[in-house]
Amino acid sequence: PVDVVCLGESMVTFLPTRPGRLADVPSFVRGIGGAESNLACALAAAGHRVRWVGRVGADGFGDHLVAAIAAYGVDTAAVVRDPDRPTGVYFRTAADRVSEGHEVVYYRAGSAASAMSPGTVPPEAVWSGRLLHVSGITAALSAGCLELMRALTARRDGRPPLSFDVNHRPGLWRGTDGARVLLDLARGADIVFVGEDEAEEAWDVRGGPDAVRRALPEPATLVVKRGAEGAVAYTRGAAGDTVTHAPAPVVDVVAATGAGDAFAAGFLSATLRELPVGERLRYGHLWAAAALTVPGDLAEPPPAAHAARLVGLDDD
Ligand code: KDG
Repeated sequence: PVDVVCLGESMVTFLPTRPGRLADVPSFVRGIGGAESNLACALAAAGHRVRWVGRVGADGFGDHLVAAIAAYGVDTAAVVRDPDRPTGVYFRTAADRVSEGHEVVYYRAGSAASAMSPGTVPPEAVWSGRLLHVSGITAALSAGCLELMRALTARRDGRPPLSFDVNHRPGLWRGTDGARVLLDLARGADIVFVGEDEAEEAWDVRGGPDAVRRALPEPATLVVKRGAEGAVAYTRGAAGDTVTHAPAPVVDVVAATGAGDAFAAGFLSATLRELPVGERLRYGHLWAAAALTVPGDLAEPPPAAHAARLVGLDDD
């Protein structure tokens, strides 16, 4: 039995060895990225049973990704190797995603993962966990991937709950109204993660987390992330929404990439353990802090006992 299935494209990531424009960086260090496998790795490192469903090329980068993700303890048996299409790769600058000088260059058009579709991804692999986690990135990869995302977020009577991280990546949505697509997909999920800045950028929602909830009332759980300001969760009950706020810890940010994935992983980990909503948010912040303070896209979350102490669950 699997706790969480994560579906999405993973890529070999090239991290710059120094700050500055990509044009000026002379060398890069290999890492791994991909929002959904970042989340899978974080959950597996914390002891959850996790399966990653994806597609990579039958090439060296594909070998490395599968081995590196499996080394975190993630079940990669459902990963398909595509003999004809390459594994995606991407390069980025060291600077924060929201900063002016941030550059991300993807080499993933026509990648193995972009060949995912309802016909190439078996439903039994996808729905084999207590929870399925996907993100809006997949919807931008190809028409087949979008179709797959539409199928996964459509009515799902009897299926496990669906967790969806909006992950608006404007650079991937050339010409298509990605923002609109992401809102439609988010409406079909049970747990949704979105940044307040992301909601403003994509959907022009201004007025704080409550305005985001008004724009997205359908998910039973909506988490609005506010960066250093903390996060707010809206959880629907019989008497309407409960609104829970949690401040973020103060950290020295090294690189923000991957922090959202770690936040979602921490929140889902605490959800699987049926902790109260406030603790779910605190685990989210704590795991995000681990990712914020490393240069790569993913970090190991703190050991369980240490984490429990940090969020105040363990009083001795
Ligand atoms: O959230 C981090 C991801 O953005 C990164 O690992 C790469 O999946 C990725 C993407 O498509 O940007």
